Amino acid sequence: ERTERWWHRATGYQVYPRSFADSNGDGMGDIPGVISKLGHLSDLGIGFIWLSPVYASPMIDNGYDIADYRNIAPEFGTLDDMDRLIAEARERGIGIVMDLVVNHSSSLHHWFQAARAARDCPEHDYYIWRDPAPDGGPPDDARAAFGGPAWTFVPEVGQYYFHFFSPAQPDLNWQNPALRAEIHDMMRWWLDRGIAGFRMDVISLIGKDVDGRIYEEGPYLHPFLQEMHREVLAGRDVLTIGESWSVSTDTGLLYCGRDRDELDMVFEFSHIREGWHPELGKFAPKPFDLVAFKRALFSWQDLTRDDGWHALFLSNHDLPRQVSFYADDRTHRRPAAKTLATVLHLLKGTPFVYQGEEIGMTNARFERIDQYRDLETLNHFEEQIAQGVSPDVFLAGANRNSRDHSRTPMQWSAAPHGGFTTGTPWIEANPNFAQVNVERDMAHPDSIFAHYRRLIALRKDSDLVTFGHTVQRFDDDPDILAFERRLGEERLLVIANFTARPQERALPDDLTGPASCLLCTHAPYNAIPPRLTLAPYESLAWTL
Ligand code: TEU
Ligand code: CA
Repeated sequence: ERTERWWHRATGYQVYPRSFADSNGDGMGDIPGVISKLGHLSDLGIGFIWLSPVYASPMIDNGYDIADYRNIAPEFGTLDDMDRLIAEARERGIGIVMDLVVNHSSSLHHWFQAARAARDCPEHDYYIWRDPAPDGGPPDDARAAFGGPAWTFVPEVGQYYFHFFSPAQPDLNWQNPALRAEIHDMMRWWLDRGIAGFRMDVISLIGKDVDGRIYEEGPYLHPFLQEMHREVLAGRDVLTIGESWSVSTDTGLLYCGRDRDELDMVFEFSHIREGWHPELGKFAPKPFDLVAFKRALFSWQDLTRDDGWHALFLSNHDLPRQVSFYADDRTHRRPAAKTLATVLHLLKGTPFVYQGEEIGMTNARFERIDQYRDLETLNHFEEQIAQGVSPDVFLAGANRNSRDHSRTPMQWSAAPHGGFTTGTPWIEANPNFAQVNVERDMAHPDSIFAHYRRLIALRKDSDLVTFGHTVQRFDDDPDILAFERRLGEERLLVIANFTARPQERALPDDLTGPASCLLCTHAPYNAIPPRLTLAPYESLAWTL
């Protein structure tokens, strides 16, 4: 049987520190800024924060390039600030889950500095080096995720190093046991400071076999995760979430199955990738296809019905704003934002809220490429323009799906830059901050924040919401998303209109009759009618 863990009933909240709250007017969010907003987070009722990287870093990839795993970037604060954040969050019952970025380090990490200077030092083998091909070129033609080749030559050692991401992010060589021991030691060091767990960046890459050109979910992945569990995690009541762009329902339980002793849950992206063009990728997003989206979402509900656990999310710092991507960020913004929340938070798993989602923040509409900051967006722009894509076409895609939409400053108030900073923000605030901000939403009778607060509270109190199993309804309906949760005799029904048009449906007998309305975006009903008409983006949740 299942042992209940604290994170089964908790909701996570992702803070992207650079864009959350700036305490000193330098235009960059920081740890004291996060501390100053703990009241907002405890009001919302969350159980833990996933804090994107705050470690020392040259910030080529906004901190996903770590130069010192045991120190804080000066722009974010100090180790003392970090300890204070851990302590003050704990007083409010909020854990801090740190980002663990150990597939690669920064090229400025002292390991890499030593590694690139000489072959005969222990650090050299902490990275992945190969000799040039006979013609002097790279060992193979692998491409890096942010553009360009995945191999970069270092004349001092006469070899190429492998980087799945940018050249500033050399991949660590997990096959070296001393490197693994360093990582384990560093993880224990953080856990001993009182953090509540780790979100593990691109964790399925660590088992790679570059010679076999197997990068994701390579042959060494699960042995390394089991070793990490033994060395670091066993016996500690902490939460681990692995990020994986390759995990499928075929491999999911290898990470989080009950008897695996690896991770607690994974962030998987099948429902997200559904919206990307199969060849042209994320900068040519497809129109939203609800049936495909539901198939992806519910396949993971089925997978984790009796074993494992799931991490539920629609947004993060790599993704666009959910209300803009999946629904409507204009006329129907409020009900649409609430409906997305209702659907996600009433599924089985641990839900994550990305900063600003709780007030329905939207994609910015950038007109020019120089308004973007993200290296992925900028590099792909260069590459695609060189291949003949027109700038307008690229920008239209980027306006829908660039990572920078989630990275514009958090909108706290109608003050300049949404109250994020008294200085000049590192990236422009979305100009709609006077309408969309925390102060204004909380004062609104139809507050999105209040809707999130109810959902988060419900999960803490209700066994049905936490542990009930999920049964999809209206599976093939292109406009409606519906599901039940069942636990013993108890049942919950969620039904949601994913379109900007009214939708009328006849409901099957087993769903109609007296019911109590748990949550709704429009008017409550105290019975489920045999014919139901849903307004644009209306959703309802009943207990039967
Ligand atoms: O992202 C993993 C990843 O594969 C990304 O390249 C993803 O495909 C892309 O962001 C989608 O637009 C993680 C982090 O979340 C991301 O912020 C980092 O840039 C990346 O790893 C490298 O650490
Ligand atoms: Ca600052």
